Amino acid sequence: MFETIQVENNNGVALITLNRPDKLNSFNTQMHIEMQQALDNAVADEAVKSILITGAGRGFCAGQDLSDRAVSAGSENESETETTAAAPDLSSSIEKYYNPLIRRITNSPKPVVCAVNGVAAGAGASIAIACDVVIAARSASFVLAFANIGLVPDSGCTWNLTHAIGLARAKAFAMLGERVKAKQALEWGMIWQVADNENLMSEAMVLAERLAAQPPLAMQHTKKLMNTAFEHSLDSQVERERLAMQYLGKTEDYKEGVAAFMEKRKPTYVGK
Ligand code: LHQ
Repeated sequence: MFETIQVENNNGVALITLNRPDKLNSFNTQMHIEMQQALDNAVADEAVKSILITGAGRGFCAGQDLSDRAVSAGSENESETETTAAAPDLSSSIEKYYNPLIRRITNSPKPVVCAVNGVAAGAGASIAIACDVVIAARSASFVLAFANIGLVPDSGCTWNLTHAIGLARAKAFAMLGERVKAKQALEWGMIWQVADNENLMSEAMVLAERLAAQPPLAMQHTKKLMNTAFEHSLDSQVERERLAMQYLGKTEDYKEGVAAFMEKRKPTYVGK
């Protein structure tokens, strides 16, 4: 059904693999459209409880496919010469594809894990850090390649990265355009875990399956509260926590969680 990505559903996890390995899984329009569809399917499918995104081949994702005509700094019309070629309007692809992709990941009520199997560059890095739990292979690296081609970090990077690692590191990382290895990203608090290369997918799957077994409404509300925490004062945030607790306390899953704890057994959650 898809050509630029692969999707496999198993044990409550939708595994989405970016699959343009010869282009380091960089995004063209087709891959954007397929990702939108795959994420919408995963959210709509009741059997799916968590989502895991990774890349095929040696890279995770090199961001925008710079050879794609839609964003090419050259001509969109083959008859135009280099000097008459109209400059592309990059905001159009951001509005149509990158921002909706980041919003889909952020607003997905289901937890999203990212397994960074190799280099994550440009929007590829932004997408990885927009996910809820990020695990990277020891040999993986992150590069905010935007600066190297005259652009700014997009796809939520200036927000997610700055909040994750702080302004001093985020600015130097973005402006120098240098590669940061997985171990450094872990030390900075940019990602959750580093795995030996050969164990990346098995460890990522353990994380995704554990999240899939967690109470869905608690996952959804935790994610929402935390993603929006910085927009609120502490005073308003504690009130939002109270309201979420009020709601969750009346759910079947809270009842089940406490019962399972008292009976020393594994809980089974239904998302109600
Ligand atoms: C690529 C790419 C690529 C095409 C490697 N495109 N082919 C939003 C809205 C609108 C417009 C603009 O952008 C955005 C957001 C963005 O994402 S901007 C940032 C775009 N991405 C980049 O600038 C990254 C460019 N790539 C690189 O810097 C390097 O390739 C990295 C650091 C990712 C990997 O370096 P290496 O491991 O040394 O691999 P390589 O450079 O040899 O690349 C391998 C192949 O992949 C190569 O093709 P070839 O035919 O020579 O084997 C590259 O041309 C191709 N490739 N990235 N983004």
